[in-house]
Amino acid sequence: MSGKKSNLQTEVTISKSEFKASVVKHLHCTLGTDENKANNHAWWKATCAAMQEQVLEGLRKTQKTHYLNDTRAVHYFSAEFLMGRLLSNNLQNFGLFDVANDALNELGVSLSDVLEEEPDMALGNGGLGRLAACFIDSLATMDLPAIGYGIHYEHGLFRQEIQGGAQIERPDSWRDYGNPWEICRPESIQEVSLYGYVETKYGENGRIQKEWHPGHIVKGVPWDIPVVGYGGKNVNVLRLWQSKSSGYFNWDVFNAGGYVDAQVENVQAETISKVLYPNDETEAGKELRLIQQYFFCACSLKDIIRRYKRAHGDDWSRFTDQVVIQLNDTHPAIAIPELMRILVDRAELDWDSAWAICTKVFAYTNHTLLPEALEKWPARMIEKILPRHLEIIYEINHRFMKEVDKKWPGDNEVKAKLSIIEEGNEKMVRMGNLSVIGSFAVNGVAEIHSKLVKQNLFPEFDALWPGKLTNVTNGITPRRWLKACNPSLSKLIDKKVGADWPLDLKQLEGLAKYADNKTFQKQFMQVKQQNKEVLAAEIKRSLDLDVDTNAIFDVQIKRLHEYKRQHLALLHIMALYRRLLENPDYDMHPRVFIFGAKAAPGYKLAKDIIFAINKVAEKINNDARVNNKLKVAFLPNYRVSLAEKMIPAADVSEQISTAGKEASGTGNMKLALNGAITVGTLDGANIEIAEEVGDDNIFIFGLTVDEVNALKKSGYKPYDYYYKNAEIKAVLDWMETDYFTPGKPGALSSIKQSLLDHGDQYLVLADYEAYSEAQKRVDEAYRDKERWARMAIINTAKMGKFTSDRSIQDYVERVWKLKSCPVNKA
Ligand code: GL9
Repeated sequence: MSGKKSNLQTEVTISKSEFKASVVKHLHCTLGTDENKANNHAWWKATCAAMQEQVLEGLRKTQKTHYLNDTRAVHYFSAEFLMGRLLSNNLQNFGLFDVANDALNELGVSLSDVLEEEPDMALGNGGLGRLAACFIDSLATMDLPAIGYGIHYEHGLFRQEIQGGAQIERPDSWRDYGNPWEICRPESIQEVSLYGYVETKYGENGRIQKEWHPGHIVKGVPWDIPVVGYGGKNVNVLRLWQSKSSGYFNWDVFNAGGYVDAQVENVQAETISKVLYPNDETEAGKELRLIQQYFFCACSLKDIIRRYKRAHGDDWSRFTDQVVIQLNDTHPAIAIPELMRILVDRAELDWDSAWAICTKVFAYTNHTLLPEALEKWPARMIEKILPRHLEIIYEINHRFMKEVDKKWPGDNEVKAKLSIIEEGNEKMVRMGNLSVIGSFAVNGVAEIHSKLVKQNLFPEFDALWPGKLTNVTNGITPRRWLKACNPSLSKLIDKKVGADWPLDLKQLEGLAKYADNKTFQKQFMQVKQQNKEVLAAEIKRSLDLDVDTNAIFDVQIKRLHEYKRQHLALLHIMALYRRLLENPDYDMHPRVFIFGAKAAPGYKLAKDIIFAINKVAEKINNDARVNNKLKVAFLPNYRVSLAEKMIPAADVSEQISTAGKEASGTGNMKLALNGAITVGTLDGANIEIAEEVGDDNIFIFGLTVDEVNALKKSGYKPYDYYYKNAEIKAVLDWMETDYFTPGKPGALSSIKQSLLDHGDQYLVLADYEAYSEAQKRVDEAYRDKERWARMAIINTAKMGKFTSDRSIQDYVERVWKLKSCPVNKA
């Protein structure tokens, strides 16, 4: 069969010999070394530099086009962008992967080794940050005028080491030896004020004017990371702000006393962008975190306004035609009062005009319902750092409360609920409420999540402003998550449906008609087998563990969190172990359970679960009685580049959160796209995946959202399950012995305690039996090779909906009202 050519027209046509010459030139002239001396790191940098020549030319043309067309643009504000590596992605998107591969080959260098030299850009924690990265990939690919704004953290998410089974955090230094992609833009440095006090003045015609006398001013230095769209024609920018000392210190304020306390003096400007907070779905409540948020929002708004003014001067009337800002969670919500401050205090617009602008500019995405993730700041803290912003927040709230009173006259309960201010021992500012009130659109990230946002989180807001709350189901970029990470499968797909699927993922649907074709099944599963061998080699390298590639590769990769229930998987693994010990002939297909997960450094139980997985793994992997059937591999330092190796090799995808807790999930989409079958609860996007693939091609189990609520309401008693189910009891009791932790009985008992004495908040025991039964169905299905191949093919074929291009198209139509602006030739 002949491979079909893609319709993709790439902008850049550069020959192998030209690429080779460019790499060598950079080796000599940029790196000051030569072919004989260069190590892989130098080759990597030279290859990036060769690529960057193309990238920057694309960037220049794109920016010129946007400038000449004076386009409306979306500004994606996010405290996190989990970009991963860029070289392979940029090569793919330019259509130069094979050219580079051949060029380096001729130079005696292996491209895949060179790619491994690149440190991940891990400026994010997990799903939320990776979603931002997928979204800017889609925006660039779809020729949409867009810019990502975030923080140039010196240290991204910590590097995880496992010592004696336990997680150890090490600093991540992604740019220690220089990052070849980023461009510093000193011409666009911004200054940001902090601390100080507000002076009330009476201007002409008795108008009250407020003037903020800051105590500190810091500089924001922008670093631009080019974002290459697929095809290489459109190149957008991710602009990340680094904090620097401005050398400014306000002696007036200091001498006036009381305003600048000792701690303020100690806040070194450079610490603001020093490190990413490693908390996943928990609000940190730390002053530095609020400063980080304000810092990048203030820099970004100034940058946007500078660009707007260049085209429109002081005429604000077109601002809302040109600018839309998407708030990625509440982390950038402080941008709302900041824009009000600029409009009212600086541009001297009246409040109503300013508010009308504000509420046409911002849109807000909610990413979680977990109460511990909903950001609240002590009013006192805001007052200290941003005194004028607190006043503005109070004013926004005051006017909003009047609106609430019109709708629900005299209803103080509703008022207390909807108020931006939470009264109590300590007055708190609720950033979620501020975001909803200051935005024109609010969305959840999967159907069920958006429904719960309306029903449970913000029902009164939904009643007050019907239609404002909506859904945009998440998506993932198929360029990185299939084309680049799984080249063998991509080539096989090209042969069947043509090579345009990376731009139009619905075309994968064309694979469905081959789902029963024996030859195609074989080819599809052969690719899976090869990918499993590659991962097996990685497991060997990383853990010195041999795994059988005929075993089921059962993969659970995500942040470690109780609601994601890695410990449910662990209980089941222990149960399988026990069944095998009790009955050596216990009938099961060999299985390798593969984990990747980082725990927030302060999250004790999450770290205990990592420890437990590793201790159980150690025992099982060294137990010759069972280890031909059962192995457990916890791969350290889970990150984007490791995900790219694990996902193509997965047979089974574990998506087992307590129903109602996982807003969407995106790993579920990546795994299914690569032909893994989901074992999952009816939660987040699993529900929509099930709708797409059909009930026969997914293993759904467990309590639904309604059943979870009913069970909790009726008084959930985890001990009932412990006494009723002998396997649960045996496994939990096992944790208290020293079987897995020789000489240290009870080293795993915190997990048992959380499940029994602390009430099992996430209903692990309630779902155990259903999970264990679902795993039996998996085992049975896998043994039927044809059935499994069929299921895997259908999963890949039906993932069209989950391209981030579709998510972005939804945002464009429903929220941003943006037009694409293809880059002019020339
Ligand atoms: C999250 C949700 O928990 C996920 O279900 C969702 O897929 C992503 C993207 O919308 O957002 N919200 C959240 O705070 N995180 C998510 O992954 N956490 C991190 O990013 C660490």
